[in-house]
Amino acid sequence: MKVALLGMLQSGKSTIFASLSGKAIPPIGSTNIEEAIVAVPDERFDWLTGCYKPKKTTHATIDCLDVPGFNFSEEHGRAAARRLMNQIRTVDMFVLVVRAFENPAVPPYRNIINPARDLADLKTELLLTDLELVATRIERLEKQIHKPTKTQARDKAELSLYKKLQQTIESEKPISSAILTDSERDMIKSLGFLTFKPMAIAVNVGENQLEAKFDFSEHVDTSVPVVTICAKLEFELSQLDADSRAEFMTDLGLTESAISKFVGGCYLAMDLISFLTVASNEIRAWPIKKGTIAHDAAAKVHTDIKRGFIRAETFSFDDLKELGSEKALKAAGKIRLEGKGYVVKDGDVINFRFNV
Ligand SMILES: Nc1nc2c(ncn2[C@@H]2O[C@H](COP(=O)(O)OP(=O)(O)O)[C@@H](O)[C@H]2O)c(=O)[nH]1
Ligand SMILES: [Mg+2]
Repeated sequence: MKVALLGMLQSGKSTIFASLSGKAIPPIGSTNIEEAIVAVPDERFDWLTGCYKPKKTTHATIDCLDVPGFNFSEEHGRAAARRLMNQIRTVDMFVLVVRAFENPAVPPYRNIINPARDLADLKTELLLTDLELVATRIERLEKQIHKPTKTQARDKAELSLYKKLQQTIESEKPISSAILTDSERDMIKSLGFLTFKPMAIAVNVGENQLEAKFDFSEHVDTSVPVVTICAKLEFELSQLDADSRAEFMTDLGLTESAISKFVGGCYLAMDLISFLTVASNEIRAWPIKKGTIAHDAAAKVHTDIKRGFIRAETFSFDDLKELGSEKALKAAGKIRLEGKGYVVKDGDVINFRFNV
């Protein structure tokens, strides 16, 4: 999964990126998109490692992009932002970073710290970028449909879809709200519309705002996950060894790391859960969309396993933790043999039986 961090200049994207990735903070004013692979923390791993003593553990990962900050207050900045937005059409989702922290050394965007306004501005710009693309498609298709080509029927259907999308954007709604069927989805998916992508919001708060709550329901759907992160603090924490970090977090009253909040927001936005495979050689987490059936989950591990699928031997991590061992699970009848159509749950530990 590829995630891009988007936000106004100096909202703290690079500081968040560095605390997630363990890399140095990309310099202020950099015009490059930086990339890092972030391991998805999984608290189940510690316990499973103790239980199975595997040779290796493989975390799920998120490919994270730090995109230079936007400045829509002047022409040059708008052009730069538009170029960047067109470069990130292939990512799976966005995390919009908005600034709430006070810092006299860092001038606020448009002179006032206002996370809701920044979010509204970002949303508008994403919509405008999509509108340009929609308008270009409409212009092309309007010429095209008069030609008696093989694709004429399809072109007409596309044109009417793009006209609907144009209206959607003009009423300030994201494209995702207007795509209702699989065939509509298929028609537009290769274009990478920005407002068709899932998103989460990360509010970058100051050290004195760790408990603050934010309501963005005026600007985005209430299903959009919102996490609060103090980027500066998290970066300092990321520089410590695990023991000192735990100690400092307790002192500060922080119960969850920035990575875990960030990943939680991304998984929620993307509708992802994970199942686990355990063996003496490897423990591994596999992200899948909620609702995935066992037959498709098998293909994540290997296409051969899907092809030769017999049964998914399944138990839940919570049951294992409660009862202590697979042997105890077996005695309690907690190991199930599930068929292809079984809907996999978060925390299922699966051993696929297959035959090729
Ligand atoms: N006080 C405070 N300063 C921050 C925080 N996050 C970022 N900054 C400062 O804000 C400036 C911009 O941060 P940066 O991560 O480069 O922002 P970007 O432009 O969005 O990548 C830097 O000087 C940071 O040290 C924060 O949570 N608290
Ligand atoms: Mg930056």
